[in-house]
Amino acid sequence: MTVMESVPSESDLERHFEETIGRDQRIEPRDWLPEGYRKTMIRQIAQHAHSEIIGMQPEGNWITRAPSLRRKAILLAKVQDEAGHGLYLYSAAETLGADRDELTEKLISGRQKYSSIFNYPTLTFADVGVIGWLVDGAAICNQVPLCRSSYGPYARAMIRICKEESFHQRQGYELLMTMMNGTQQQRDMVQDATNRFWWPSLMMFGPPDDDSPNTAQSMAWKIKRHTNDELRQRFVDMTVPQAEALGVTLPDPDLAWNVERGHYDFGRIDWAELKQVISGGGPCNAERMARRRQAHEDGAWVREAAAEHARKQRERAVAAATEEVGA
Ligand code: BYC
Repeated sequence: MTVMESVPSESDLERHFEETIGRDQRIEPRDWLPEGYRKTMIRQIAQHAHSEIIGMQPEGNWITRAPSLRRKAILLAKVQDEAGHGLYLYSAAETLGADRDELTEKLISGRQKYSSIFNYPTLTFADVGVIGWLVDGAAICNQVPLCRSSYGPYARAMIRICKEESFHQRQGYELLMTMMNGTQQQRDMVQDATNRFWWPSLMMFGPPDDDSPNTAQSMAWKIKRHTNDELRQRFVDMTVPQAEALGVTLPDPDLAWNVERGHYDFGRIDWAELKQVISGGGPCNAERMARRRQAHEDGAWVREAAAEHARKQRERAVAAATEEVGA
């Protein structure tokens, strides 16, 4: 008897995909998925990976000038964690058929984005603390829901990343607490860093919902679980009491508890600034990209050596297999 295997039609596959999403189950690399979903996932994961890698620069800038060996060791470990996050994320993108070299090429040629926040300078060591507190704090707010994202490899990478980001946030806060208990000059440095990073941190969540072209589809596919404005509000609500405990003032005169909404109201964000930074016109865009390009060029010999090593290993394996068969 011959068993005829029926090949599922495109609409069967699409229905299966929609049902999997509908049941809140994960899409895995072996599963069929619509081209739009694949493209969106690659876009988001690649941007996220690039952000982690470019995000090493502003803090890395302070490794050689950390005020003590303890602070240097902490900062080194944090920056190294960010490299690790970038690598998990590039690996997650590879499961969707995106080649890591191609993604790097797209970053350094300016065809793919990275987070706006990393285009601001780090002027004092207090910036290291404020990045941990506000930037990692915003990242956690944005990324905890992504642990439930519909694409399995991304969601799983996010679990580990969030654990590490949460550790980073605490180290930033602890550094700031120490500085706030120090001299007036140190307190002023913390306030100044907070003033410079507060608004750019709010911009990390992306444009407002009514100007966010990707949110509706990404929510429908359960890639995103909350809108940009929902997460931004969550971040503000979470951060105001932390600023009070620290003794710094958030630079927004309109920040006030709204009893009816049960949330903090906050002032108008300068969306023109976000657009400018995203389109390459931020204070450090050119510097960050030049540094990344240089690092890529400097690493060419490592990639060549690794490829040559892999080629020799393959050759040896083939020779050994041929010998075994011949023997
Ligand atoms: N900066 O329709 P929208 C970190 C782009 S790393 C630059 O709302 P979406 C850390 C957006 O990509 C932090 N671009 O988009 C590392 C889109 O452009 P395209 C990175 C931005 O995707 C080291 C366009 O604007 N975190 O945590 O639905 C040290 C329209 O936006 C930004 C992630 O990447 C921005 N701020 O939502 C410390 C998290 N905002 O592609 C910390 C994962 C928007 O259409 N990503 N754009 O040309 C996400 O959750 C979402 O992609 C976003 C944007 C919420 C960022």
